[in-house]
Amino acid sequence: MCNRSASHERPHPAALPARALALGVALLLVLAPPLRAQYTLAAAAFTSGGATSATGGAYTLTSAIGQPTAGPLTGGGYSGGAGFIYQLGGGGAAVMAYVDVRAFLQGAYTGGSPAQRADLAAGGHLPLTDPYGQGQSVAAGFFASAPGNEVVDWVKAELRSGNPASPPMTIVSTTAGFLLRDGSLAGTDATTELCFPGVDASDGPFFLVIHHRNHLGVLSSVQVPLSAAAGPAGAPYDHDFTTAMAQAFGTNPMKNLGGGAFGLWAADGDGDGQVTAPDFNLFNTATAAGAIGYQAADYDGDGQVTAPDFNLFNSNTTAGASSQVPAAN
Ligand SMILES: [Ca+2]
Ligand SMILES: [Ca+2]
Repeated sequence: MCNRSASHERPHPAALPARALALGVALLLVLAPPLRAQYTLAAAAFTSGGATSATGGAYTLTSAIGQPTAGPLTGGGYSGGAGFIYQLGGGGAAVMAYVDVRAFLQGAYTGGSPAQRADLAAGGHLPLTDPYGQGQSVAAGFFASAPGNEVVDWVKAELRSGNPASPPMTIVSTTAGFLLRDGSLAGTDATTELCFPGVDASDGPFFLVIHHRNHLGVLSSVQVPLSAAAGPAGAPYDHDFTTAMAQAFGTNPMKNLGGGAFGLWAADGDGDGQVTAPDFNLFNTATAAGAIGYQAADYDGDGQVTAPDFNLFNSNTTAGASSQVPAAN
């Protein structure tokens, strides 16, 4: 499942002058980088009330002023004009791209079967809305039973174009979803593949980045193919970060978990891409307060901030762990 997040919707004042709307359309047509050759639309004025559309190549740009719903346009740093909502896709259908990915978090990894703990779900600590501002959410009680009880934590994922060796790369699309106990990444139904709203699968492949709120992010070492249709999250994977260090870009981009498994480095509580003193300070403050729940310094994801979290920090700062994800625009 793929929520069409609020981040893809635009505010729509009840009525804006047609001239301003036309200007907005003209601007978006100029500013939006073409993702496909046929992605060219003539400028069109969208008047208040009702709906109109402009068609270019395989796409239709539809505006419905004052309508409460909107599909996303597509990724690539798109910026539209104010005052109208738009949808891009053949026949008005919103485009989606799905990717089947596997990754482990060092902190949550137990090596058991399934491989990661889901203590945050079991303890009722996971927030109903993603912590990355992506506008993804689930209903109250979702994590209390299957499939929600298989969720380890929320993750953020990016599709990127460009060359990792020559940053900055370009962020094509960002979304949030779930990491499941077996390492699969899923959408907010905790069942189907991770979904990027507004991305046409045929525009891929793209590089893929996985971020976690207190682990170091990883970038796929190769471009990952996209699917236009949703499949179940799980093997066979389009990209599996867990099977080798070389599945992620950079030098020591992951922690060797032993037994042929690799995972995102833990203990970046402040999310600066390094495991250093501020991450210890977060631990120190939280453990002194006896903090429980959804804590930045709960590096092993058991719902408490205690000695095992310090141990993760200590070993990883000693190892000099740092994010290998290149800069991006
Ligand atoms: Ca840090
Ligand atoms: Ca902990």
